[in-house]
Amino acid sequence: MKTIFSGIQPSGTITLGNYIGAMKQFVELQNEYNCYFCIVDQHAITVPQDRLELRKNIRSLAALYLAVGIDPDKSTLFIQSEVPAHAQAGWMMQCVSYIGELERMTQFKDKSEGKDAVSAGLLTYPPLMAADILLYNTDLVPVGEDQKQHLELTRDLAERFNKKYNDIFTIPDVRIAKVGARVMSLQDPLKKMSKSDPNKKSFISLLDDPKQIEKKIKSAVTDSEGIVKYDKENKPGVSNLLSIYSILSGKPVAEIENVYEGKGYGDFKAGLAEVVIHTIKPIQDKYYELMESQELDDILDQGAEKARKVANKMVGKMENAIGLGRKRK
Ligand code: ATP
Ligand code: LTN
Repeated sequence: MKTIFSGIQPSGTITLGNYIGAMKQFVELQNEYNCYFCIVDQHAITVPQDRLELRKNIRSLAALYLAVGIDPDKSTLFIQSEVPAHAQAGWMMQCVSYIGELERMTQFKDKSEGKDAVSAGLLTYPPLMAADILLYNTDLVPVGEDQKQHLELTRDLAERFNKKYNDIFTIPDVRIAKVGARVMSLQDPLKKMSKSDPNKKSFISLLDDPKQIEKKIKSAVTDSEGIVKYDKENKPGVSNLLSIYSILSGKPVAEIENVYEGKGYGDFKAGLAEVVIHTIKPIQDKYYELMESQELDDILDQGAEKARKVANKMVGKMENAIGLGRKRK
């Protein structure tokens, strides 16, 4: 069985973008792969986080992974900071990274733009991500479109390490969903939907209630044409809503266009809100049940233990390859 690794930051509540671009894939893939799904809390602190919020988001993200259908009997679910090998390997990967290539990462440029204080961690975010992936002999990494550049760098770093020291890393492939890999902001359809966007109207979170969902979709930016038609270039707002509708309902875009032919955006948006609420409702029911249970902490404990075993072995191999410490048996 081939191995999959992917991570999500506990930097807010999962949005429809995270769900469609990443989580939905994870659920399907866990039947065919040996999967590791990680709550990358160490990545989240590359930008300022409130301590209590972070703690809350970590547990909440774990419950959401399970609520969408991650099965702890099939997949290993764990918290990054509970497996110290990630930080250890992250440091070693930093030492094979060049500052220039890190500065070229678009996520770094986007997140540091206009900020007075940018943490060094924001710059060295990608080598930690590379460590996450490489520790588990990962074959495939399912992510949204925005992470493609980080995956290319991960492959470069792995190859560089293999060449410089010893051939120990599997070179991972990226897997980007064919549709929905880039769900756009409801307020600015040229920007990706992001859970840490300060404008809460720009995203739908998996924990929004039906009223909020209706309101957010109603105020989604469209255009003045009034025609429900997919045209990404000229109608990015409507096209984004159509994509979300199509993925969540399983109906082709053309069929949805037909249903709303001659009707305005009001009807279309009401229909979309219904589809979103219908998708989210069972996830929320499961989520609230899990948040109350001890089961969640047991699953995370077991996940961390299993991950630690695998990851520690790779850290040992990396240290041996580099020459750190003393030779271990
Ligand atoms: P942040 O706002 O804190 O940067 P984020 O919403 O961008 O967070 P991440 O935790 O960085 O989310 O990403 C988790 C997964 O969701 C990744 O695989 C990422 O590619 C995917 N993803 C994030 N945003 C979108 C989006 N708008 N459309 C599709 N996939 C997305
Ligand atoms: N950088 C990713 C989160 C992430 C990740 C990973 C994804 C951290 N480590 C390893 C896949 C594999 C993001 O911002 N979405």
